[in-house]
Amino acid sequence: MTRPVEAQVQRPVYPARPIRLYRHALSGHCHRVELMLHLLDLPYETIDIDLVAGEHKQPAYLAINLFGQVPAIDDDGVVIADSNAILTYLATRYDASGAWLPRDALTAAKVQRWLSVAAGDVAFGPAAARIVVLFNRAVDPTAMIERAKTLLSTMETYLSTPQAGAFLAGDAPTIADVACYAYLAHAPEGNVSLAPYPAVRAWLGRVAALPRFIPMASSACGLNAA
Ligand SMILES: N[C@@H](CCC(=O)N[C@@H](CS)C(=O)NCC(=O)O)C(=O)O
Repeated sequence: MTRPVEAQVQRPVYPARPIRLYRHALSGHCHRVELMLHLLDLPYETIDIDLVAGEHKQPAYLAINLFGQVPAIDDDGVVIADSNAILTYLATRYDASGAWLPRDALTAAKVQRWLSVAAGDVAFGPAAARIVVLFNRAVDPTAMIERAKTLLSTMETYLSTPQAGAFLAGDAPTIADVACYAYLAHAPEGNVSLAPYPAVRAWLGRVAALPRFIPMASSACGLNAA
């Protein structure tokens, strides 16, 4: 039996209650999720996990994320960990327009490619270099800084090509931009300058200009030290 036309229309869904976000305020991985919640105008509440005190390795948090990392979310009993997995979930479940995670094969592949960059070069380059400075870790950050510079240089070339759109996966913003934004915008805190990369800075500016954008808190360290 054919369903009535109204019943076939996909209606936007909305969380029954605020989504719980387990996070650390200085984590760019967590910022990805909080930014997405804001961009989609979804109700949420934050639960700060004390990474310095090791709260993320205690049984109570390991029951939420066996990997012992933030972020994780609890959406009315649906628990999801990993920032990029959460972005995929939020866009698929709550963005009825499909704009943040387009379904056409090519754009979906482009988005996935940048999610891989966010989980790879971004995490082990600028994010790792920043952690060394931020938490005063006794680790040589040289390789991390070099990886960040190589990534930024590649992105500069990509974003400067005439075929590149205003955003990473094309002309419109997607979860790819959300995933890559925070650690690149805050790279100077890990002693990685953005000065040589004008196209990257212009892209960061376009992301920061999106309606409902929220920044991650700045830290006065690295090149940003007072
Ligand atoms: N693949 C994870 C990585 C998350 C991650 O590295 N989180 C850091 C904070 S920025 C963390 O919880 N570190 C603690 C640890 O790994 O022990 C994601 O994308 O969510």
